[in-house]
Amino acid sequence: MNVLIKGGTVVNAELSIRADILCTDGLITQVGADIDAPSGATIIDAGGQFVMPGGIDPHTHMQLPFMGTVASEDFETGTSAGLAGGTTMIIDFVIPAPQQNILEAYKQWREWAEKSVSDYSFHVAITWWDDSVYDDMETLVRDHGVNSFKHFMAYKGAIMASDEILVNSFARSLELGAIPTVHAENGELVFRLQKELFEKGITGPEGHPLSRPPECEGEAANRAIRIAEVLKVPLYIVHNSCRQSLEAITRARNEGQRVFGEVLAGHLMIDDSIYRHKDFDVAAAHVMSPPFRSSEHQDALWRGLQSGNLQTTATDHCCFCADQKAAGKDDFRLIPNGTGGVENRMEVLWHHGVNTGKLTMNEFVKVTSTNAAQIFNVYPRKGSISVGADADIVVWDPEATKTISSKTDHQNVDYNIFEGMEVKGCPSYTISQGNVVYANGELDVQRGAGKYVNRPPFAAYYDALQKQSRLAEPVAVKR
Ligand code: URQ
Ligand code: ZN
Ligand code: ZN
Repeated sequence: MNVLIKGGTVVNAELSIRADILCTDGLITQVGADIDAPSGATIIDAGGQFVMPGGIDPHTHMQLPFMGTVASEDFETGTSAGLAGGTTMIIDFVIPAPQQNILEAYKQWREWAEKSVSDYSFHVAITWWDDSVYDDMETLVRDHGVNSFKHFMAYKGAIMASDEILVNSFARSLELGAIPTVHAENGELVFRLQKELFEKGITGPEGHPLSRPPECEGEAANRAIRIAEVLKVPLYIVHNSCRQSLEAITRARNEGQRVFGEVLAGHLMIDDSIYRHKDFDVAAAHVMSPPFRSSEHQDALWRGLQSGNLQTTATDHCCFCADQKAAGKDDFRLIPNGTGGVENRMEVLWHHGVNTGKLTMNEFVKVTSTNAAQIFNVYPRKGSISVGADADIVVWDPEATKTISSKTDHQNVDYNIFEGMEVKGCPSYTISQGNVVYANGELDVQRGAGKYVNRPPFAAYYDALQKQSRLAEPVAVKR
């Protein structure tokens, strides 16, 4: 199968160049001027458009069992929606219940993800600790291409990781050449504030942000950073929503500590007034953690992206419909936490980032694709338009306009947090594994076409393993 993309401007993280691209059997095989079309090739006219690495969303939760229900978006519908928005790979999360064997949980999520239509990988959450977790983490790294372990510092009484778990798991991650990641909110403080607010009679969604002020996030971000500093392990902080966590990251990075930060498209654009909306369904639809914040924080987060102190953008796509959110009708603590966005991340970042001059096109590629590929060790297979890379590509029409709405998007949820947002700059074509899967508004996907992406550990583990000659060759990234 040959796909030739002609006449476009290739935009990589480091360089933009007028070039054609030939994709053959799922890989990029040529990048250059005036490439001739092999017979029978599908030809895409990309004149006046930008040709970029397919987006990587490093933070999604398809069909997550959470807070007594299951997220409405599954791996097939969620990866389809991602392709419609130019995202060609997701990194989702295996979240074992406390005391659940983590390999068993990993197997379960792998089964769920079989129906994906585009490529995917998994962070694995460490929600409890004993010797079996210590051992199973190595199995996941060595045999299953997991190089990142997640820790929820929030959600007391459910999946919250204590400092003991953080210390043990961070140290084990370093031994294995894996990177620890955290959801940074002080779960004890949140629990107390939730109780105090509820007992004062604040039961509606307006209580949600009040119970999770940015100081709770700043404290946890700093605590995780300091633990990582002492243990000399890199750290990735997911969904930074506020100035306080960004300040913690910036301080650490300025002192040479290897800390990475992620920001959600939603946290860049939506403010906390939504939680005071008169309609419960609208307010509850936006309940996620950390909550959307005031515009002061949004401005700080944009500056974090521009300064390079935040490296990736994501969506934390974790959808619950109105009937599910209604569980918290009389108690905001019971509203399932999560919102969508996997289909809109790139167009929101383009319109509010590139069109406003906040980000160059190359920076746009960095924060929507390349940085995630590099941090999670799948670059240049992913996150790059280069010979030998996977043919995961988005052709971007800077003149196309649209109004975002749950009425027209492909996400399997009954609202869109960007409802009504007008954007200029949208995908015209998405190519996944060398196949044209989205063209001018129509999806042409195949259930189960998505492949699991192994993410090799980082150098230290290789060295250690090779010394023990437990790996004759570095674990090849299976195609
Ligand atoms: O905390 C997360 O990242 C998961 C449980 C999705 N929900 C959310 O509110 N962010
Ligand atoms: Zn989270
Ligand atoms: Zn999440």
